[in-house]
Amino acid sequence: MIDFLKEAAHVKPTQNQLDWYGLEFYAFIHFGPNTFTDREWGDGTEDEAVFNPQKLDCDQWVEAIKSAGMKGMVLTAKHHDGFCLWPSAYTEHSVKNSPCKRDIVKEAAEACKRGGIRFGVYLSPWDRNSRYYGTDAYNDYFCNQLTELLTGYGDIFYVWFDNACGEGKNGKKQEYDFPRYFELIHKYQPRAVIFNDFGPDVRWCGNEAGQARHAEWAVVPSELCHYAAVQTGPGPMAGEGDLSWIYSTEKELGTMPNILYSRGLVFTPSEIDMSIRPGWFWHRQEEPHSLKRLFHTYLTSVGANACLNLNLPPNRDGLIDERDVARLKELGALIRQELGEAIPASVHKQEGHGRTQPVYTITLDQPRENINYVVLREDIARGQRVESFRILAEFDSGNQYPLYQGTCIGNKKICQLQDPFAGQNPLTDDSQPEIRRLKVQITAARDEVLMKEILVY
Ligand code: FUL
Repeated sequence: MIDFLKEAAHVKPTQNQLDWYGLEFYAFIHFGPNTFTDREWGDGTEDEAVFNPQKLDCDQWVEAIKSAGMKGMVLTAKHHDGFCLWPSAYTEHSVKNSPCKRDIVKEAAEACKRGGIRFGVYLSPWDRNSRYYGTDAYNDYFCNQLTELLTGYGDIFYVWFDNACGEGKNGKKQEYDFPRYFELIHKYQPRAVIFNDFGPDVRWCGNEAGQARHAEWAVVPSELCHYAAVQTGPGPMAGEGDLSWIYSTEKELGTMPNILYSRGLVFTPSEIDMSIRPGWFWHRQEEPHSLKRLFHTYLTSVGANACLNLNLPPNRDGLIDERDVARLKELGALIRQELGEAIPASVHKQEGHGRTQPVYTITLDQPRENINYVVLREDIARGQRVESFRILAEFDSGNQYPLYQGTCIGNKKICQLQDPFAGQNPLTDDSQPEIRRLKVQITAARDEVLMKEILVY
């Protein structure tokens, strides 16, 4: 059992996954005929003539993205309706037969480059327009389109495969040849990470509402992400159990009771994907979510060992709606206000011995009445190890006070101690003693704890 936990602690990310973690927060862009027909899922029979953005400006998208502190864009090059935002040589159902006639993938890629952010593509395997869908020829068709995207638009940081698999034009279902798609990406864009419900590089968090798990492990049973590389042998209970039921929507994925039954472990962290509005595509009557909700999602995704992919739907002009632009600016400003500049402090590690775990003491340069956040980061390149921790405040008198209890840490854990939307904390008055030190006590870990950074805000 102990050996297996040690093995689990040494399951490691690839360099591509580490680079992806570094981006933290990036934007989805859902744009296509649905924008003009007021639908979420087009059926592929839409006339190309409906796609007619008159003021399309991808630099405006990039500006809005950057104002919230996002570092990349993932464009729906083709959604389920099969309409291509680039003039693909393999179909007539694309921008080339619309009044717009512009290569939107190219314009978006170039705007990202100008703006200094990364560019990625969403390509829907489910294609309700293609006459090949449901036949072997469809995988060739899909690979041809993927190749166009991988070879014609510069560096791609991310390829996002939607796992939805419905019926196509001819009422047939398609068997997707994912291993073949992955091979193309490895060949033409070896630095790109691949998103798919079942791995290999990044997995789905299990909902589209921005709700992260409390413990979001990057090391999960291979039954869940069977396209990722298995890095351990089977768990000690594997013979007795069967985890084939496990899906991204399960509450517990990487926790001990599950991994002990697994047939081996993979490193596949989770992405939280949600839209800034209720729909993925733009609908006039919809409003952006509140600043409070978006900030909360940021804390529980970027700040819970995942990345956040926040969708911004351009409107019929081809611009990000002014209401969303304003919300993004507010969000960027709030993130900078709350987590922009760390409080000067020094960290000292007291090693654990035998069965005890290490304690990190953070001594503030100046005592303070309030601490709003503690940000913890494991050296994730060497594996994910911490299972639980707690944070205590220590006053000048030496008295201690519990502040926070947490489970896993991973790449980044933002522990929120004060809510900026809650108003004045009743405890904050002149009689409040000042905090001199914080203690981060690791209470359980799978192997030696390797923290990379502890910051206080
Ligand atoms: C889902 C799709 O069906 C939605 O339309 C959207 O693209 C979302 C990101 O993924 O599977």
